[in-house]
Amino acid sequence: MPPIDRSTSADVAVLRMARPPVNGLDRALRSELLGALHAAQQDASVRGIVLTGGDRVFSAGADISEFAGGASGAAFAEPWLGAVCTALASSPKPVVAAIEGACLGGGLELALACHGRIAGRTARLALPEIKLGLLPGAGGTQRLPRLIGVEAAVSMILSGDAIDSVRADALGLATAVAGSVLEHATALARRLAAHSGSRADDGAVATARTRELGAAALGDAAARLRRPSRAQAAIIEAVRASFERPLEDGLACERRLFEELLGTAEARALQYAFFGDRAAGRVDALPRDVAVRRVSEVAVVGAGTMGAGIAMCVANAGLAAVLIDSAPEALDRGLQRIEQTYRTAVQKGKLSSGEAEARRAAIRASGSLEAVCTADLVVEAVPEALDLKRSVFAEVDRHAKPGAILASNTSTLDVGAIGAATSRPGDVVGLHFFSPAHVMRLLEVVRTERSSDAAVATAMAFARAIGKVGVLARVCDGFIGNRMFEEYCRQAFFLLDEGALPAQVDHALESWGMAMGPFAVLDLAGGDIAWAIRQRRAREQPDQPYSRLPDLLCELGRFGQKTGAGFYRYDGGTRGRAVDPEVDALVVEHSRRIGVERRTISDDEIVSRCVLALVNEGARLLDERIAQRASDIDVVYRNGYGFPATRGGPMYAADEMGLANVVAKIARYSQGYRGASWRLSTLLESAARLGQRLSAL
Ligand code: T1G
Repeated sequence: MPPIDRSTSADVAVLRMARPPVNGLDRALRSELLGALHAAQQDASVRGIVLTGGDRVFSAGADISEFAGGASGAAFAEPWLGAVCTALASSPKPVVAAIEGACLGGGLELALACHGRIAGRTARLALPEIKLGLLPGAGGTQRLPRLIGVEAAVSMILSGDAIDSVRADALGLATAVAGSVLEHATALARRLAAHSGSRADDGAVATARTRELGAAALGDAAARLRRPSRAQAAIIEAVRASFERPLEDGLACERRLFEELLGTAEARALQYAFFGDRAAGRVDALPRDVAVRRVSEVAVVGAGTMGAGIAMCVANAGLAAVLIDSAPEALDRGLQRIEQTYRTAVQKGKLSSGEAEARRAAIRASGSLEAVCTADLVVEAVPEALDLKRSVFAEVDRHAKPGAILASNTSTLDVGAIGAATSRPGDVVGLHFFSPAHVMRLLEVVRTERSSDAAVATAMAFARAIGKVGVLARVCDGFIGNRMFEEYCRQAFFLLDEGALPAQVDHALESWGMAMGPFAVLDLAGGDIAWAIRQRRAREQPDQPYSRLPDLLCELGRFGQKTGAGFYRYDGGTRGRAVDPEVDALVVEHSRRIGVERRTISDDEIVSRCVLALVNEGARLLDERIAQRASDIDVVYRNGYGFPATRGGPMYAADEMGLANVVAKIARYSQGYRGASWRLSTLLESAARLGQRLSAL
């Protein structure tokens, strides 16, 4: 099918973008669109033109893969998108956009350059360029403020979030219709043609009042940006030009800023992240015709925090859930937790009361494991003890229907050993949710040596169905995320032994971009959980050096937020953390007791030691084929551990640091305090030697 499907409705030409999968505005589509527009303009029988796309996607905007070449790349190959928009806006015959589905970025900029916009019930309109470290580069920062006002426009561009047709209508961005967008758009094109001479781009210069309102709105928007990123600052500058300068000048300013941003490290990292999040859903080893089983009912065994969260994930996706717990009080607590979460969501305006009620109604409860008998998928979320999980799986196996997938939410245990307790190990996988399960996007899908292709494919499809980023991992202790996090924390504790304090370590890493420092994370997760894992590890790996410091805190009952004190002290209300002099004194005393002379440690060393611990362990995981690809590891860290997306992920960040530098630093650290903990990855070493990019492996 040609990229532009042209048809006519009497005296109106309909140009339908038809470039799978998302009408990405690559050079071919831009060229075809411009050609079709010119042909319609030359056609004397045509009085008006309608531009439309598919039912699910109008257009996903510029083809992000064209950005790799920067300002001299395919993104600016003629006709570049800005030129196509200008051709639409200056068309002597009116052009009306008929929008259903996603209308994003350059796709919305095409629509903005039209003389009118009709948006249907499924339309979602956004300028999400900020999420790629960019700004709208084909007229969005100039035409949107002229259409809906500076305040609404700058808010929409800075957030990058989508609005529906009702909101678009209220803003004056489009006309919302319930019926056929094509019919309404065709009628509008005819009406506009009857009033020939109307132009989309009124080159009029803004009035003094408009300039005054615009400046005030921009000032407010800028004041809300604590430390503006380059893209945010560029958006403020470009939108300011929309009311301070003529359109042509504003468009030129926008293009200059767009070209500058294309070349930034942040934009490149965010584009890497965009494609990485999508590549993670692909399982290379699966045959293309693998049978994905239907999942419409999910049984969740264990009504604790995780179980209740998982049940909400299921209900939020419109599937049926049954929450099972043999302890009535535990089941009640789980149901109350769900009730409270939905009530809070309604109070905050995130859900309507009707939506909350429908989701609550999708979750039924039971005290008996026999209730798994109708489920297509069973997710076990009982306490982290192998014997308990094995006995639960054996019981589930007796009641679950043939073909049901049996999944464990374990965060570290051997899913193969759990599956061996059943008669159907081929149907057993791990589904490692991250707390809070109904919020965190990451889901580690764990394949055992005996998991069938169908079970893996069904689990990955389920991850997509509930809106998670599913990443495949093979079995090892901690899978991908927690195994790397273990090495990250090991270095963080050693840094305390050697001279740092918890607040310095956390501040250094948070300043570098981590959402939370390691000690704040451990306090949030609960020190008792990590303590139990350390005790198991000490039995299983007695030769692996680690600091006793966290054990000392746990022996004092300081488990973190749940006990009001951990590495920090917490007051009940705000959950804000406060430095606790008792802990700092304990750290200093511990160094004395182990005979380590404390030294001043720089923030740079803190960041380097902790981040390179992630890099090294990630490379070891890759070498052991626990992770399919390096970009999957970065997907795990961006979506589950607060790693800054503007740095891509540990693997990508190592490339940006230079692998030779990374290897040299690790070699130096391995000669330092408790250096035996650094087992340099041979894959990392060879990639450095061969000049490869780690994130491309
Ligand atoms: N460019 C290139 N490829 C894209 C793409 C894009 N804009 N959008 C999607 N894809 C690919 C994606 O990689 C995947 O490929 C396939 O399409 C399906 O995507 C000048 C500068 C539209 C809501 O940020 O939000 O315009 O893995 O799995 O879940 O001002 O894709 O199959 O090989 O996400 O149905 C701004 C990004 C661009 C929108 C569909 N636009 N896309 O979601 O499918 S910058 C965006 C999306 C710009 C101008 C600026 C979503 C979607 P593969 P998918 P989906």
